Amino acid sequence: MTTVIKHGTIVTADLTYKADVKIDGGRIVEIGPDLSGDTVLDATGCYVMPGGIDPHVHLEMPFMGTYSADDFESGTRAALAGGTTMVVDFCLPDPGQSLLDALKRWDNKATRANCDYSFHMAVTWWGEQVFDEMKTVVQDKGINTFKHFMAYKGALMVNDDEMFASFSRCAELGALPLVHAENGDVVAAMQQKLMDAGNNGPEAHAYSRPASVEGEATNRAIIIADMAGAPLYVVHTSCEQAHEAIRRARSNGMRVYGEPLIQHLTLDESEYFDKDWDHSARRVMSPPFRSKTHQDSLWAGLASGSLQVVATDHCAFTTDQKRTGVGDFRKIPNGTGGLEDRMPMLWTQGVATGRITMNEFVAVTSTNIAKILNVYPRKGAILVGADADIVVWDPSKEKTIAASTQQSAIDYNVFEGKQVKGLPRYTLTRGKVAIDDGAVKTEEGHGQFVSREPHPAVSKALSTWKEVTAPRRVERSGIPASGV
Ligand code: DUC
Ligand code: ZN
Ligand code: ZN
Ligand code: ZN
Repeated sequence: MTTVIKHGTIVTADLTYKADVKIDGGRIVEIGPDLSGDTVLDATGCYVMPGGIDPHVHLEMPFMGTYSADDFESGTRAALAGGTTMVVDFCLPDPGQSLLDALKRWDNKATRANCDYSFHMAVTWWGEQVFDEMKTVVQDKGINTFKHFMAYKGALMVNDDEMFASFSRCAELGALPLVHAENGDVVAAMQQKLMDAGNNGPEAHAYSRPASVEGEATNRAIIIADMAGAPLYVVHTSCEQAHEAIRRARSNGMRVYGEPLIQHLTLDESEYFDKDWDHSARRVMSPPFRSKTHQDSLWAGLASGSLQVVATDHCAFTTDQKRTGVGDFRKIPNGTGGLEDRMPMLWTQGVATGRITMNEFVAVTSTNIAKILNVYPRKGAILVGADADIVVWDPSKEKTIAASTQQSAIDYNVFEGKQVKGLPRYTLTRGKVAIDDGAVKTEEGHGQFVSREPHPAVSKALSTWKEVTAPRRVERSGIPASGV
């Protein structure tokens, strides 16, 4: 049984052209004019793009005394409704727990996925067992990324010596380290100070995590990665200080990547102030929403290429779950949703406003991360042989975002009331039509694990590179300068 997407305009990260796309056995088998097949999907007036990849989601994750409310079923259904066809979730071993035991739990949860998925492995503690198991994770389990939390002191946080050891191990294995970059020691101290002064409401969450704590940690992680000879991926880059550190590292020749979230691009810190408790608490996430100046920096990074990926950090909690933190903002489960809204919001506020082009939209929602994760061109491409993970995007289709019509399991939406123009007409996951002009036709368990090979290239430590290749500074006279 073949399917043909007809009369559309193909938009990839670097090309825009008119052609039909033929699909067989879950893959793209032909691209060209006037194709025919058993089933025809009409893409008149639409853009045919690689399905979105969200590299940062937390589905049914044990966190802060509870579990995030969207599981692999509702989470991937929300993803598909918004044009996203692959998600990458974080496998989180408890401190002291075997990475491989944790992975079994994640494998089990993910059997319900409606679209393809992969995992990042978190390094939440350090020891010989972790060192050994990292090799199995990369070589036998198809995971080439390791996440490190520089915040959540006393729970998930790792210290600099542990990061250096783990980054070095990543470099040996051809794996990419990821960081949640916030200075956890400073955050904990500021939280205590705010509580002692009687500031226990959700706005204090934002006060306790200013941009400086993110800028400092981003810089530190970059320098540690440099010394370890590893590339680095900075998740949820939300401020100019962090962006500036990433720009500088890249211009110095390091492979450092930055990932703004759709929430940070489109929602600002005013969401926390002069609002009722529930409104603010529902928007408590780390890092918190920032000022418009930081938002402008993130948009500029997407346009110039110094930031490469737009994700969600989808980690949804119900209002009841958020209310555990009444009287102590430190207990409000951190996280917001966004899986269904990432692509429509980015299109509406990015492409339709002229801040990014259609091709840049494809790059930052799909192709760039497919390359970084080493799954391109199986994912992130409209090419013969690629998986038929495709979104047929209708730029004239409109809606008002509302919790009452969303796929996510929670009772609110942080984008409630936002008007979007640009939505999927069809979303296909490996050739299967999961979203059909608004109708949800997902199939629980259709999603498959996407195995990712080690990276062929790792960063050469800049510090080492300088020592090895920098010529000794010699004065014109031929006498070596002092202090070289
Ligand atoms: N930040 C959040 O807001 N939620 C999940 C984890 C994180 O780092
Ligand atoms: Zn994080
Ligand atoms: Zn996260
Ligand atoms: Zn199926």
